[in-house]
Amino acid sequence: MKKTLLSGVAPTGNLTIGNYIGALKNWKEMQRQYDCLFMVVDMHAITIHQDPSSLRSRCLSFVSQYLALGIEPKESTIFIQSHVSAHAELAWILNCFTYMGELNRMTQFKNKTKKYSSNINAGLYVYPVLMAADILLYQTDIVPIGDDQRQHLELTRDIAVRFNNLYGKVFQIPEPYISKVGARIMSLLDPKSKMDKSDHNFNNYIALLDEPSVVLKKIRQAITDSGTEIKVDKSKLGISNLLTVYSCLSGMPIPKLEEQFKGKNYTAFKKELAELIIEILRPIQNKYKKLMDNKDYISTILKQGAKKAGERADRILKKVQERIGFI
Ligand code: ATP
Ligand code: LTN
Repeated sequence: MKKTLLSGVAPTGNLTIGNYIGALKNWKEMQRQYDCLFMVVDMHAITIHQDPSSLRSRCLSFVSQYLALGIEPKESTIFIQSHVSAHAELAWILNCFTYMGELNRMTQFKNKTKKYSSNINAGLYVYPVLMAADILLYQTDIVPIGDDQRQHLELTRDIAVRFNNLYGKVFQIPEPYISKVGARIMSLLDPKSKMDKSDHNFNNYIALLDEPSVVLKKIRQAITDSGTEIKVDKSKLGISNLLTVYSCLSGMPIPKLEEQFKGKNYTAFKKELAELIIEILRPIQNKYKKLMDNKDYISTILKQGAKKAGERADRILKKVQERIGFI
């Protein structure tokens, strides 16, 4: 029996090389080894105000990008979170087993309330509980995520353990899978902050769908530090970040790259990095364009995914409902 792997991305902004390196690349690499479920988490997306028609097209676009990246519908279950109603139902129950003190400590909530100060809604506050429901509904063993989601996964584990202690073992306790290198790719113009797919300044990130000329321009503009050495160094955040991107995309360890670029200048390094990114993105973009021309195929995959996921999720939800005394 294969172990179960589950992960998801919210359909906001544009998928970036940060999402790719931190999460999506691992999905592809792990999908043969695990029984995988991959979601587009539209219910999480609406914790920030979304324009309905953009949300619709982004959901389709993200699914097509998953497929273009090599997620195989024959091997993995691909679905939209809101198509499986058990997510909302379990989230409500888990809300009643989560303390406000725990939610108050969530750094993503604190950051988002600063960024979206005019819309601090209750959904944003209980966002991590919905994420816990996503994970616990499928007896998930492993959750590939970037570093920023580590705290949410710890909360998921705490909620699961608490519930199991009260009602007997219902939930599998999930483990995070966070890469050692590349779990936190930084913004191109502000390498102190995380590269964020909803960043209003497009120049802070490379989107998976960026044209080659745009990639070249954004990498050329990326902040590099004073000095000339191409080397990872705590005081040189910009070049360290670009080297990390290079290493994750090429599979070459950072010390090897430092050796390879010894004596070369930032301009030469950036040119090679941009070319590497363009070459990686080219086949993904070609496949994406073909998929977007075949919306019927995408909706068939989503229907099948929702059915498969829904049946699995309902089994666990029923067990939870029975244990807590719902008749
Ligand atoms: P948003 O601000 O729209 O929520 P985001 O860029 O933080 O966007 P998420 O949907 O929160 O993206 O993240 C999707 C997955 O990508 C998560 O597993 C997350 O940890 C990972 N991830 C996001 N940004 C990065 C990054 N800069 N480096 C590495 N991994 C990342
Ligand atoms: N909160 C996550 C997205 C997400 C997720 C999940 C990731 C929602 N549900 C379940 C892994 C497993 C984020 O990346 N912002």
